[in-house]
Amino acid sequence: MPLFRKFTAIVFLALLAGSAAQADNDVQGELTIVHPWSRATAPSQKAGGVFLKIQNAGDQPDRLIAIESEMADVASLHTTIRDGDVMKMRPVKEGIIVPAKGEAELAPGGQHIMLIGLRERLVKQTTFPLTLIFERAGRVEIVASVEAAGARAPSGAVGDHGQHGAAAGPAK
Ligand SMILES: [Cu+2]
Repeated sequence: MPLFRKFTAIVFLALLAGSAAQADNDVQGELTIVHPWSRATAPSQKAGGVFLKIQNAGDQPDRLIAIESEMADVASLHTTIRDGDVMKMRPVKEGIIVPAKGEAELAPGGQHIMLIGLRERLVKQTTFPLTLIFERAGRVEIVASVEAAGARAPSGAVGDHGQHGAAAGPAK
C-alpha cells in the first residue's frame, strides 16, 4: 500500500479509537457479555431471538437500551409474558437493567433480543455481529454464535431456561 494511504488508514483508526474512548472505556470494562447465542432459522422464518448474560462488576447499575444488527430490519428488546395458556412477547420500552455488582440474563422464555425481518438465514455453527447499546457504557460490539434450531441453551452451557412458546410471535 502506498505510504500516504497507509498514513490515512492509521489516522482514521486513531480517530475511531479516540471517539470510542470518550467516557466509555472505564464503564465498558465493568460489563462482561457472556455467551451470546441464537438459533438456526428455517428459510421462511423472519424473526429470531438472541440470548446472553450481562455481568456488571461496577458499583453503578447500567441499562441495555437498544440493539443494532445488520442481520435484520429491526432489532429490539422483548420480554415474554404468559397470557392464559399462551406465551406472548412484548417489546421492553424501558430497557433492561443490569444491577450494580449483578447481572441480567436474556434467555428463552424470558427477556431477549428479537431480530425482526431477518435479512439472511441464521445457520448453525456460524456467528454474526451485533451491537448492544448501554445507557452508561455506550456501544458494545459482540459476536453471537448460532446453535441448533430449538436449542434451549448455548452449547457447552448447563441449565434449562424454559421455552420460547411455540405460539409466541413477534409483538407488533
Ligand atoms: Cu421476541
